[in-house]
Amino acid sequence: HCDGDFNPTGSFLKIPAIKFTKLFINGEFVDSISGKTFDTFDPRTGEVIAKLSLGDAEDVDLAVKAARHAFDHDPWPRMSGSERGMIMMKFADLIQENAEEIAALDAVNGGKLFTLCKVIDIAAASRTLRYYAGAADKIHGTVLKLSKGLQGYTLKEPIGVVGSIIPWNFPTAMFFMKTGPALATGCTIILKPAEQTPLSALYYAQLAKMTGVPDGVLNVVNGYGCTTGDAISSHMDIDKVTFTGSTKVGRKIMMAAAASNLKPVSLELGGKSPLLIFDDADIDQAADVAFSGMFFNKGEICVASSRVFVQEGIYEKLEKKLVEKAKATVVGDPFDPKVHQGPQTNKMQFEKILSYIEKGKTEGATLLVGGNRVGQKGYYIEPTIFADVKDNMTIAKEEIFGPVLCLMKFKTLEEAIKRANITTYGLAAGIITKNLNVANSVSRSIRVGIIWINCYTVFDVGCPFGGYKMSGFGRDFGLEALDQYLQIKSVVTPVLNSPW
Ligand code: TXE
Repeated sequence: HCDGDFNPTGSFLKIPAIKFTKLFINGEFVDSISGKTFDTFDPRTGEVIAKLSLGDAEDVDLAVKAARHAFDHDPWPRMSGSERGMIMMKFADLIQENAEEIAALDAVNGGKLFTLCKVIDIAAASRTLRYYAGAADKIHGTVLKLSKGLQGYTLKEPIGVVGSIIPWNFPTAMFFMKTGPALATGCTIILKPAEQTPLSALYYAQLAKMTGVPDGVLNVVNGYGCTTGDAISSHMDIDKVTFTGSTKVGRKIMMAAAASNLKPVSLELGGKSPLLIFDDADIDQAADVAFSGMFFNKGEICVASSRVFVQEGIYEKLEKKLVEKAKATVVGDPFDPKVHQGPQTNKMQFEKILSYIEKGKTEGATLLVGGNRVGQKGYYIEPTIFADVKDNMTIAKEEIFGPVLCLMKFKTLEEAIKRANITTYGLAAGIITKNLNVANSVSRSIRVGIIWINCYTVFDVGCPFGGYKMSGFGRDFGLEALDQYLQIKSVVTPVLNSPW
């Protein structure tokens, strides 16, 4: 599929063919109205790999017109759920058939491990589509029991034109996390990928067209956040915005939505997630869970177990294991199957992470391992572990979004719960213990949207996902996500001459 060299171990050494670079509006790849372009980069080298059409407010406008027309006049929202579901199933098949090529795009554009991207991100994308395809013909309202003389029922209707603004850490998973339920409910969509990782979204637009998703139903407009993104959140004819990204931008989106047409928004924002490891834990298992919980996807994951609280009885042993794991981690080219950790996605992120590491050192945390960039080219950073981290240190409070783990020691269950909750975020948490009662009572006490017991970063499309507190609101995944894209209409009628 790709024009890069293959080495004997099957990994790509060069950049895959980049077939789609324009905006995708009303079923066609088109240049932006301004004719402007922007560069997209390879984080392995920092070099430009392609120039893409740069969308702006006027392009968003065109896409909204197409999506509005498709919603108001075309069959998509009106066809039966099972017909929509069949198209989505085909879409899912096409994703699987092209998994190599798409994984190569996300690897070269986002620094993601090529093999893991294929078996995790791409596989999850098609599973997500299939899950919502199966739900498409099961969306229905309820019959209402009202006062005497009244008959009522609810209709669940698609909310309309949806704006989706997604980040760069999981370009594929995010695309389908938002698109799956929106398509199933019969909505039409304008999606803006992150400017750092625009490639796979365009590929998916092409697959949608090949599958039979009608023109105008799924539009992809690339561009910057403050222009294209803002044009989406403040558009008067978009009925809903769904966003995953930073808390700072989530707030801006909410304000733009309020200042325009009061469109509802759902926001999945950052996190500073605690993992609590109790004395009775199996040390090897705990070390595996804590390490992959933090360093999976080079720490660029909103649920990363960035605050690891360890009970004092096993603290020293666990610390040693984690340091050993960090030292054994191979950082390098994400196409090389021997590599465990690729480059950070972009320069800004790379610099931000290194500056947090400096802050950790100056604020008095103990740097156990890592702390440096790897090599002189590209955005590679060593897996980094700090010990003696205090709750009020910057590295314990702010989302670093990179391979930096903060280790903390605790004595009692009450102390662990209290400190786990000292954060403005509330996205995820983990507990490692053999004591069921501890696991259950901690689960009830931590204010987050998902808790993993004796595991971490376990996602399933069947499991609703979203935040408490400043990690946002609304739920992606699960049947609950469908509600984000539905309106409920009540229909009431008198029942004449009934004794009931
Ligand atoms: O995110 P932004 P950035 C966190 C993480 C990271 C930090 C900054 O801590 O270090 O955010 O990353 C679009 N109106 N997360 O700056 O800006 C933007 O174009 C509308 C957590 O890259 O939030 C992109 O498509 N849209 C996170 C998307 O928002 C705007 C994942 C996300 O980018 C906009 C990513 C605006 N004014 C970062 N400004 C998670 N929850 O998983 C930007 N955008």
